[in-house]
Amino acid sequence: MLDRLAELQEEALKQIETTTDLRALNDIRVSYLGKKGPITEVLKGMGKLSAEERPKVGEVANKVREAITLAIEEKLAALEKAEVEKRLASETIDVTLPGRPVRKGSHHPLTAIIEEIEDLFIGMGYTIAEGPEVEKDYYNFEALNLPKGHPARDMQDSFYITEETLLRTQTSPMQVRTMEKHNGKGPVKIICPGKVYRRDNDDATHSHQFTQIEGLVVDENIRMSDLKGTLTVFAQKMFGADRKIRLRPSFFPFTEPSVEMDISCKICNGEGCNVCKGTGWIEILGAGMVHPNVLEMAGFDSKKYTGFAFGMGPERIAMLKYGIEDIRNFYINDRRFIEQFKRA
Ligand code: FA5
Ligand code: MG
Repeated sequence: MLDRLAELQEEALKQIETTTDLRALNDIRVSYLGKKGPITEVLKGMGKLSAEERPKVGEVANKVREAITLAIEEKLAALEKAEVEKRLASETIDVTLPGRPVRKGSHHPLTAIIEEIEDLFIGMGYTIAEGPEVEKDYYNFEALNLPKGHPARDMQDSFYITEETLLRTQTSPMQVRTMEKHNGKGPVKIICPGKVYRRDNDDATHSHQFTQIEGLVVDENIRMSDLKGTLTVFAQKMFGADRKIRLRPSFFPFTEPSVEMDISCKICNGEGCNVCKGTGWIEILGAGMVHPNVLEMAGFDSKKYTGFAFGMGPERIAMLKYGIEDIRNFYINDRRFIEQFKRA
């Protein structure tokens, strides 16, 4: 029996010695040390041995097991090391290759222009308010002096969600929401940028979804001249002192009197092109003195307080400032367009 064990050890060690891959090594481990292996087989026969012989055989059997296990472990380590060395030898890194460029993102031109306008008004003491795009009919129309059935509602074809909710057609509902928060006490001085939605047909200057920036100032003794002064400062800072501006009488149900501000077209320099539809002017905002009904509905005493409001389209402003000919460029996400507006 002892001879048999010695024989098995020698045989196993020889096989381990000559193995060159990990899988074959594992097969050897299973065949010699496994439950059905020859060593287990030998140990099963121990019952026939005398009481003195038994512990001796047991001891030798354990030593054989240990020797084989150790040899396998050593071989395993050697094979793994050889593998790593082989890979290191075959794979090379060329540290002189240039790195792969990382594309840097940039602000969308619309975001940039909105932030520029925000900064301008913050500099004049305004704070920024934001409100919901899904709006109540009450805020979008009724509280702005546009009761149900009012013909001026047609000026802004709306996307209704239910009878009482719609995608806001303008940022003007934020006039009312802001005044409500002030509980009838001035001063109020905010601008509100945000997305608005209308069932307009898309063309060079119209989009069904666009952005607006609302402005609202309410206090004692606010006059039309304050509005005119504010808009003039804004236009000059935004477009340079040489661009022409005109205020045209207009109509909005929530302001009285109302005006629209146009700026001379930069693309054609006032001569007429497809951007200004041949007129030489581009409308960039609507404005006026807050209608007393609107002040009262929002909880302000219209005998004590007056105010002005304006609403502008940043797309149109960016188009003028940068000479962009089609509003749809803002929304089709062509990187060649967007990447021209990277800020330092
Ligand atoms: C209004 O929306 C009023 N709420 C503005 C206002 C506010 C008046 C406060 C008085 C007091 P209007 O519909 O004209 O007005 O739109 C305002 C601006 O949004 C326009 O001057 C234009 O710059 C822009 N605009 C309007 N419709 C579109 C459109 N479909 N696509 C892109 N810009 C648009
Ligand atoms: Mg208009």
